[in-house]
Amino acid sequence: MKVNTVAEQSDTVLKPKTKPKLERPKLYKVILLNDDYTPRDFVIMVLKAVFSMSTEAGYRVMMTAHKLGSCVVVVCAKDIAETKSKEATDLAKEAGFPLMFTTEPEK
Ligand code: TYC
Repeated sequence: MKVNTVAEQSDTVLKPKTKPKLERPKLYKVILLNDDYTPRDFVIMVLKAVFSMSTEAGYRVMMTAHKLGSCVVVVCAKDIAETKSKEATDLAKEAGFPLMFTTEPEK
């Protein structure tokens, strides 16, 4: 049986320990826009149905958009933000209201 000598083992290649850098996925804001026609209660209903908000949270978000023109509803991954924004806007469209939700990248 052949026994390796120290000299024969010495050409082992040691890999440098490099940490693979995983990029954090970019986050997106879903933004509720004010308009003059959609009833307040309908806005709250959509926020509850699509974004699982309580009546109180929905009321606060709706009133913020009503007074300031817009309000951030949620911050999440791009695909979820776009899906929820479309779902919410489509619910309003089906009901004949101009209520709009948009998305934009955070920072
Ligand atoms: N401004 C609307 C009204 O007075 C209510 C409303 C609030 C509509 C917030 C949209 O994002 C909105 N009936």
